[in-house]
Amino acid sequence: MPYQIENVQAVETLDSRAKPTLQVAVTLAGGLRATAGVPSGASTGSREAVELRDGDPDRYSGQGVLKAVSNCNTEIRDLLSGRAFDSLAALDQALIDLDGTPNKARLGANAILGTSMAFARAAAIADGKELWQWLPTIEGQAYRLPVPCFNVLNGGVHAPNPLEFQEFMISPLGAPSMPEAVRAGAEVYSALKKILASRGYSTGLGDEGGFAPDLATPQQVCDLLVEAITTAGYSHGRSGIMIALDPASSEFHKDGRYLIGESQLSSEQMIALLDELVERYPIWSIEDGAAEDDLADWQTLTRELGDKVQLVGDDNFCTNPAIISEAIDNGVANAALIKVNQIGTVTEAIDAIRLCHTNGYAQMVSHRSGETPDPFIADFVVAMGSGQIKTGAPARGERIAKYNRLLEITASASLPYGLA
Ligand code: 2PG
Ligand code: MG
Repeated sequence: MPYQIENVQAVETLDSRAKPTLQVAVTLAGGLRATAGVPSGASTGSREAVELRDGDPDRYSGQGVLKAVSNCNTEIRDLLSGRAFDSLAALDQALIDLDGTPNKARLGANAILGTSMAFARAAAIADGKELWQWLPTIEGQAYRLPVPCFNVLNGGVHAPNPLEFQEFMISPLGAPSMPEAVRAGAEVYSALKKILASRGYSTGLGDEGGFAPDLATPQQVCDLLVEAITTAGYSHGRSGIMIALDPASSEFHKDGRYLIGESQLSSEQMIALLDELVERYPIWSIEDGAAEDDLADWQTLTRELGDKVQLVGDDNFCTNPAIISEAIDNGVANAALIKVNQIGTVTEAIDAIRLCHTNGYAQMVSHRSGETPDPFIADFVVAMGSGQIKTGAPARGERIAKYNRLLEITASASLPYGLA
């Protein structure tokens, strides 16, 4: 049935880093109203859709989003109110057309995405369905509860410690169910906290809820993770818990070198470091192991490590179907990170997933380091059947909201758990 929109109303709110973002409400004819919160990244890919910020130095150091809010409350509202849409795809296309730029720079990807998400949620409620049951699906990828990748130790631009690598995640690949996976994540997280405290390290948290101790090397962190997994009573490996990394290497790539501590690694040395880590630790997935603008590094990395480990493109892919399609042709990576705000509509993120699925690329649905309590991506990953999600540590409300929503979905439906 068509969904007739009555109103769109955005407000400037705060994200989990005290930076302004948007909450957008869509009201359907009859008064049904649903809201959505827009996430925001720190280690962003250069070709992401444009997050419109005010640039007014007198407010939030230029980070305000009043222009994007106003775009929702004027142009987008004027376009949508009184109009009916048959589908999310139709709504998203209308927003893309209204914006008229290739990267959503005019109205702002933040304004557009908030509207897209809130519409999906309102339409689901109107149909009496859960969001995951209402969203479009991917042919050949059935509903699935994803393996959660808990970012238990933060570095890079998400933490003030000396670690260049941004994310050290644990993935309960062998858990029998979603609740057991969440439990494993939480128990290892607690074990890690005790180990860190007992060795005199800080247990303060980074932006994604992982600990941010003054550790300097990825080897030190991986040693601690393996110890925490064992201490918590779990095995490491495919039948237990494994480690996933997001070095976010674009952030420490300068003039063709990867700057780690005192070392300036060449491309070959960086790939050798990742290879050594994979050989030595139970690592199953590495995201952004090469810099986003270095195609040759990505190709070498994929050739050399692509058979033993999942290689996820994030900063280089930007959830953009056109970019991913080119990357597939170029033999880059074997999986894609999927962040709805990198591309700016839910429909285009679904298109990116479909493209990956068709080409045998895995998909990991992801939060941003700046988040809201909106659990949208939990429903989204179940609907897509991607089988993988990363949404931070099992700590901090905006991260927990997603894991808790997955637990709620688990309790309401009998769905398989695990990688697709
Ligand atoms: C990443 C993300 C999410 P940010 O690099 O994958 O963890 O970080 O949102 O800062 O880009
Ligand atoms: Mg990343």
